[in-house]
Amino acid sequence: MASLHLPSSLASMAVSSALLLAFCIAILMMPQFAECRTRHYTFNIKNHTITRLCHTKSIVSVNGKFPGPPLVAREGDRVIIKVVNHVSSNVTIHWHGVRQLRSGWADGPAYVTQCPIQTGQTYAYNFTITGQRGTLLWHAHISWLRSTLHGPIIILPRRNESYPFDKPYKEIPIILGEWFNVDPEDVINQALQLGNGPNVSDAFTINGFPGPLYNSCSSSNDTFKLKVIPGKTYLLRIINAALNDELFFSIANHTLTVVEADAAYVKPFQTNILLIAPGQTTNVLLQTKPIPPNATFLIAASSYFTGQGTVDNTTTSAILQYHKPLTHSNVSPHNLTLSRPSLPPVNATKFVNVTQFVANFTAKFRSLANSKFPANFPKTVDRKFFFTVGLGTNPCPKNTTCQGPNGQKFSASVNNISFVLPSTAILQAYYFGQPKGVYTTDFPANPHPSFNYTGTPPNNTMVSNGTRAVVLAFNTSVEVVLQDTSILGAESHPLHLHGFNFFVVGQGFGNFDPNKDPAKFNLVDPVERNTAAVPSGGWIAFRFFADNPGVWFMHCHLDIHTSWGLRMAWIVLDGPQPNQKLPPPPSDLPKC
Ligand SMILES: *[C@@H]1O[C@H](CO)[C@@H](O)[C@H](O)[C@H]1NC(C)=O
Ligand SMILES: *[C@@H]1O[C@H](CO)[C@@H](O)[C@H](O)[C@H]1NC(C)=O
Ligand SMILES: *[C@@H]1O[C@H](CO)[C@@H](O)[C@H](O)[C@H]1NC(C)=O
Ligand SMILES: *[C@@H]1O[C@H](CO)[C@@H](O)[C@H](O)[C@H]1NC(C)=O
Ligand SMILES: *[C@@H]1O[C@H](CO)[C@@H](O)[C@H](O)[C@H]1NC(C)=O
Ligand SMILES: *[C@@H]1O[C@H](CO)[C@@H](O)[C@H](O)[C@H]1NC(C)=O
Ligand SMILES: *[C@@H]1O[C@H](CO)[C@@H](O)[C@H](O)[C@H]1NC(C)=O
Ligand SMILES: *[C@@H]1O[C@H](CO)[C@@H](O)[C@H](O)[C@H]1NC(C)=O
Ligand SMILES: *[C@@H]1O[C@H](CO)[C@@H](O)[C@H](O)[C@H]1NC(C)=O
Ligand SMILES: *[C@@H]1O[C@H](CO)[C@@H](O)[C@H](O)[C@H]1NC(C)=O
Ligand SMILES: *[C@@H]1O[C@H](CO)[C@@H](O)[C@H](O)[C@H]1NC(C)=O
Ligand SMILES: *[C@@H]1O[C@H](CO)[C@@H](O)[C@H](O)[C@H]1NC(C)=O
Ligand SMILES: [Cu+2]
Repeated sequence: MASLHLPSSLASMAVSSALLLAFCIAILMMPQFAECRTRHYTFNIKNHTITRLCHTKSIVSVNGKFPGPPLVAREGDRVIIKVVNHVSSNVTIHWHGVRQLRSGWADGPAYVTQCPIQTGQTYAYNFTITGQRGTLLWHAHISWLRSTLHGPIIILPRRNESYPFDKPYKEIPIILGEWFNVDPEDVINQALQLGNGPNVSDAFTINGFPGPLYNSCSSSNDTFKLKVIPGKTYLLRIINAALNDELFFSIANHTLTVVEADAAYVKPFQTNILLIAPGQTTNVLLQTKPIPPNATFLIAASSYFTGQGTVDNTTTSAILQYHKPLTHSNVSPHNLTLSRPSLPPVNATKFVNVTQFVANFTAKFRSLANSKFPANFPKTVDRKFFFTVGLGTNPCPKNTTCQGPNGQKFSASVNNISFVLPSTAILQAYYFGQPKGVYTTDFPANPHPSFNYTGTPPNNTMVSNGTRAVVLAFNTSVEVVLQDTSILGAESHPLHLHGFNFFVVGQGFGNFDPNKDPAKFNLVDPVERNTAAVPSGGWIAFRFFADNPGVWFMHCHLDIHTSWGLRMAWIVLDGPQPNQKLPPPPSDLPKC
């Protein structure tokens, strides 16, 4: 049993420095001070022994916690996180979804914005949270270390602002993860060497626990319990921190009201089943039943898989348990029945109506788009991009045997370019004007070779490899269409953009039609996100203003696809004003 309740008061949050904490509380208690401005954290990256599914092993974690500790701040706060690497692996941390306005040095993707923090080194990530409130996540951004190095980012509204919904009784992070009995670093290293699909995980987890539907030495020790009282509204901050799986999520006999996604409010809507991709976050309101029911309820999550290979087809679960005041009932917990939710089957995509469910569900996300929280998206577009995203192959190196398609190696690409990480950080090379040998600025504006994207795939599935970026002038208004391909199988790809939120103006199945589809774009209340799934065999269109100077990664948030090269970089140039320029790097920025 474990609980991870967030107190409604900020005061008991895990701010690392006791002195600073006292200072913050003192300030918070003085009404003339509206805010506590800087929050300091220390993240010690260490090995930590843990047992799940009867397997005891060493994992890399932050401050001995799995999932890691929450980073809590208010909108407008500066946050400084001192990350100290005590393990043998190189580490970086990404503050997923944080806009990082003019603080690209703190974004975190290894070899894109920084060199790794090496063993024994320390780096202080320093940024301000601007114009965002809700739930995000932090995670390692190097190799597959994020499987155990992740945790919630909780951004509370400014002190004088309230939620655009009734204040919840309690707020609880629900972190969905993916558990391997072996070391995930071995899994990805082996897959990259052999060129085949990686071994799948052994379980999914809810707040670090696989739950009672797995064979386990102690299902009660392996289960997260969400204890609630009747007649209250709980805010669940749901985070998908799994490596490679979009997940369905449901709570038996309870309807959820979605109120926020990726730290932006949405028009509330109700649903029994959520779909959440890795890198996405969704805040939902859970209304508990007015009378204590004589049952406990399973909270469950399982994979939504649209690809061709094998998948972890297991179901993780946790227990929603009502606390019953003794006067209300004499039923002991042992007498309680357990209600289960029904989730779509793992091979859901094979059923027309589940594909339809996913499309319908995705379309329900709309920006709040009111006067207080307007949707600031480009109404007109300066530059349009059409990118294919999908799988492909790289040749098997001489004298080795590969186990990928046709004896080659699996690869993945954007516009047929599989992005190669350089051996130094692109942002430094850019800032100091030394791109040579690090990156080029000739990312292709169109896919090559051209083919019928979702129709018959081309015979030649080889990709080309390179470190190529797109350069954008400051404040360009950008529209991007991401088109899935059927090369080696159509598949849903959750694309994540660093440094910006984008607005999803359209989505559809089949090939994007530049003549017909733009007429159907939602230019009223498009949802604002940092991660959105390109439907399997379909496309999405999104817009954003390039108002943040720096180098910004865009990649599939299924880690295996990122590892195979489904990633690219945008370079946004400085603007003319002093407050439109990227400041120089901090003095402790790690070196390669
Ligand atoms: C931590 O655990 C890993 C994997 O078990 C091991 O290789 C490493 O030596 C351990 N120690 C440190 C300091 O990283
Ligand atoms: C964080 O960044 C701000 C703004 O650049 C700077 O004034 C401050 O000194 C930095 N703090 C640390 C601890 O690096
Ligand atoms: C469950 O966890 C408790 C506390 O850590 C421990 O004492 C107990 O032995 C565990 N039970 C089993 C069956 O592993
Ligand atoms: C839960 O829902 C199921 C199916 O709709 C129903 O049969 C059952 O009675 C419900 N249980 C409770 C405790 O509400
Ligand atoms: C729980 O309540 C339902 C009716 O709401 C009843 O059918 C069932 O027998 C009760 N179960 C227990 C264990 O009391
Ligand atoms: C789940 O996958 C395993 C192989 O990974 C397979 O043996 C099993 O039949 C699958 N179960 C279901 C319900 O599809
Ligand atoms: C609850 O279960 C216990 C033992 O499992 C039994 O002794 C008791 O009578 C049950 N109570 C009710 C109200 O069913
Ligand atoms: C999907 O999986 C279910 C259960 O594993 C199986 O019974 C069914 O035949 C599968 N359907 C398809 C279309 O593969
Ligand atoms: C789902 O779609 C299938 C195929 O079109 C159809 O047979 C089935 O009745 C549908 N189920 C529901 C619940 O709509
Ligand atoms: C999807 O939405 C359409 C139109 O609103 C509706 O007719 C259909 O039943 C929905 N399908 C599913 C599976 O929810
Ligand atoms: C491949 O193997 C052959 C014969 O064993 C050897 O002569 C050649 O040098 C090897 N090539 C490479 C690239 O390792
Ligand atoms: C860690 O990063 C440095 C700098 O990029 C690199 O030289 C070194 O090989 C890396 N070490 C490991 C174990 O990957
Ligand atoms: Cu992908």
